[in-house]
Amino acid sequence: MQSAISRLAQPSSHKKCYRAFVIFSSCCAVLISGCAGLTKSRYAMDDPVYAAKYAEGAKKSEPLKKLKQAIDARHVEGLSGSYLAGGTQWRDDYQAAFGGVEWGLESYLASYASSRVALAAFASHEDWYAGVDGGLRMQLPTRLTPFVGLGSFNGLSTARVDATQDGQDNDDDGFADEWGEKKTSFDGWLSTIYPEVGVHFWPVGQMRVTGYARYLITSDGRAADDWLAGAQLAVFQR
Ligand SMILES: [Ca+2]
Ligand SMILES: [Ca+2]
Repeated sequence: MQSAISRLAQPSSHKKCYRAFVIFSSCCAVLISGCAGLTKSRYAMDDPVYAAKYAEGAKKSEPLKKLKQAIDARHVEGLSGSYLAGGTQWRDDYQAAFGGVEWGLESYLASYASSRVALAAFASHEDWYAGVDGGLRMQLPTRLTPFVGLGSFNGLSTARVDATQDGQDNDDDGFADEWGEKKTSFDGWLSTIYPEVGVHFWPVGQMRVTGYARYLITSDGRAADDWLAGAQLAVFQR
């Protein structure tokens, strides 16, 4: 009986195996084709300036020329486009993690310099800030490049302030004005200025992925200075 049942079950388990194999091989095919795209030496043919420059690709017998077309990103001069970034920030002052997004525009003034302006909003579980962010970045005109930048944020914010003397249990823990009790207070204007370091990579000619870290120096005093780490995807056009 058992073997009859297992025989009956066999076709369905074969089907499952087959389905799993199809899904696995499809994933492999997507990964392999993606990697092949990333290793194309003429990676930026979607951009007309790059495409014109390298219309005739280097021959296999010219490895240095091949290398040059594989890393050259001088075509980015004149590109501008929109971007979406997400980041996380740690506020040591009261041990809180912030998460947030930035949506903006970035333009290449030269192949080695870009400027950007964005709307940004960040929040922790009991605190937030939102406003306008902007900055300048300097990079190498190569497909993969480190960069340095300087930026500034200006907007509205709340802050966590001392609440040990207002006679209220601000954090609902059953004790009023206990040691270290804080409350969220709207504190109006927040300005930060920050140095920034990161890495840009161009998978194709008009799309860029970026990872960055910023040290935010705030108008709320040195205790409110924070590290912020983020990732950005930007799509450009001429
Ligand atoms: Ca309390
Ligand atoms: Ca209190």
